[in-house]
Amino acid sequence: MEIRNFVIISHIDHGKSTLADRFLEITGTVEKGKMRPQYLDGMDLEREKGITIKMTPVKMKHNGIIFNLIDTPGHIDFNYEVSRSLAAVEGAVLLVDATKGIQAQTITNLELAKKEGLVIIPAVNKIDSPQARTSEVKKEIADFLELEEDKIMSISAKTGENVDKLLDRVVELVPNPEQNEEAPLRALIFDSQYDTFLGVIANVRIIDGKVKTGDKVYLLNSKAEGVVKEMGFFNPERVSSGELKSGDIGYIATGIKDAEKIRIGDTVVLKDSKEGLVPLEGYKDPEPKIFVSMYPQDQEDFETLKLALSKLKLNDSALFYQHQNFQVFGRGFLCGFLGTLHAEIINERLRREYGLELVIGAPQVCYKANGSKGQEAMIYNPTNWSDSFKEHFEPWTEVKLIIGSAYLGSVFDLISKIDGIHIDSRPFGKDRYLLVYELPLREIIGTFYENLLNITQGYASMTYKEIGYRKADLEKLEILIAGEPEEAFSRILPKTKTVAEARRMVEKLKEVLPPQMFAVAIQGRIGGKIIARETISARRKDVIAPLYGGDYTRKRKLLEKQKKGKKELKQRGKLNIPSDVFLKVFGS
Ligand SMILES: Nc1nc2c(ncn2[C@@H]2O[C@H](COP(=O)(O)OP(=O)(O)OP(=O)(O)O)[C@@H](O)[C@H]2O)c(=O)[nH]1
Ligand SMILES: [Mg+2]
Repeated sequence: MEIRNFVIISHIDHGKSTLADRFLEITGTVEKGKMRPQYLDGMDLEREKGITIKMTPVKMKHNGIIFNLIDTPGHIDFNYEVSRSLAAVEGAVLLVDATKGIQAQTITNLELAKKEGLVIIPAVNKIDSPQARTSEVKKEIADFLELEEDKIMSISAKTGENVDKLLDRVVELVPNPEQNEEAPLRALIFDSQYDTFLGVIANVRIIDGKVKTGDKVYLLNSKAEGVVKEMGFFNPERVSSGELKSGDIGYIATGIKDAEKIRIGDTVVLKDSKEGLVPLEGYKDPEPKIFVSMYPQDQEDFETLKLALSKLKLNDSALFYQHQNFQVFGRGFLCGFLGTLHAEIINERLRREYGLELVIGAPQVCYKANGSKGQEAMIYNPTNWSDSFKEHFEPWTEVKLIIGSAYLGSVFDLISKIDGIHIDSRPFGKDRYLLVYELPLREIIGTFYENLLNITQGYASMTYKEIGYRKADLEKLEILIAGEPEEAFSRILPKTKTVAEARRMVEKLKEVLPPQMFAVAIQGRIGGKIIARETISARRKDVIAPLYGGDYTRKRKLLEKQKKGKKELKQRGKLNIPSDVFLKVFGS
């Protein structure tokens, strides 16, 4: 049977998952009654936030052809998902929103797909919208891709207009993959997941040969061995089948117990025919861009946190974690993420799926410094800081911005405030500009994007890549709560920023900390000197308010409990800080 393996890529929100819905309908993959918008966004968090976080593969059949589609996320923090999915397919549908035009992630994802040598099928989406500028956007794409406008399809993923024709185009242009079933098995692991019954599952693209239940398998890089317990396809739920063969996309329950042994990008082969086989080209390990310390509020949860992180990592290979012990918090982890949204999602998953309440340090880039003896020190978080460091360095990025030309002036202003270096600016399309700057990574993970959206009324998009370390002049800001340094709030910052940031943080903390039962001072300190202060005044919590009409003994009990709690907290001189406070303080 002929096969077409393809992905849908685009900037965030341009309609990939909605287009996937129409494909699922046309091919009858999901029953009518079960259909719901963005069907492939199966995770609760995806549905709540209305964004795709994980790539999702699905197998469809139509007119005698098998389609393996992978829906990808558009947000830059999840870009690693896109790059992995590309290696499993031969074609990419590139969507551009007719109301927005080409955006920064359109360019990044297109470059990735081109590098992978995929057939690219461009389509303008949302042509049903009253704000659609279909012909203008078509022209933009044609210029960018250097092709004729009539090669660009116009569709509506919402109404389904022309979606069947797009599928025809996939059949016509994406090649049927080479199906060499007789060769020894080689399968590329592009994702993995954990299942309570099946254990560690590898999502694979079978390049050569075939595999069936009971086969002894071997991973060429990690050298792990296992016996295939089950295998099958994505529908999009897993459906077991007896065999997978060259050209297919599916899953293999490898029977390998140790989660660490299943690495994304590894090659699965049959144990008996592994001699002489060369591993498939894997993936470059993603480099975490921001680092955050995570500690269980209750130290007894440490083992749960450890297990939870190892399981999440199976499904999110960009997650990095390393065990760390700190005097202040006890046992926890230094975690690395691809951006603040990524950090937020993992924190949220740990809370929901594993019931973990965490203390979370400030998201920080990895600074470097030369110690007193000239040795290089990596500063992943403020506890790595020493006043004896001689020289400091920080990571820089190349940033691409797409903005409406009306906002050029305000964007120049914004960037001059954060020491950006102008590299290039180019008009394109109608009244739009592509700007290229060099900026410190710390600005990108901070409030830069939010500020950019504010001054452009949302008419801006951004993408970036790291370009190496440059000299910096840094110091450590500490935050004291009730006179005690709360290390989770400490930050390393350029000297020019510390005073303003200290003020911002104490004000924000005053705003977001829940009312306390006694007056609490919040202070910012640099090198032993207090430079900012706020006070939260005491507020008695009205514990009996919800109990009007309740019986007297219960009221008494609550009041007693409140008295006791007050005493205990005062003795510890500590506040109970809900974990979302940490993200609120560092967010904006
Ligand atoms: N009017 C109109 N709205 C659309 C169309 N396609 C998608 N949308 C809307 O655009 C929004 C984003 O759609 P999604 O399908 O979630 O976009 P996405 O590209 O999958 O988003 P990410 O996966 O987060 O990058 C939703 O509100 C959709 O209803 C379309 O053809 N017309
Ligand atoms: Mg989506």
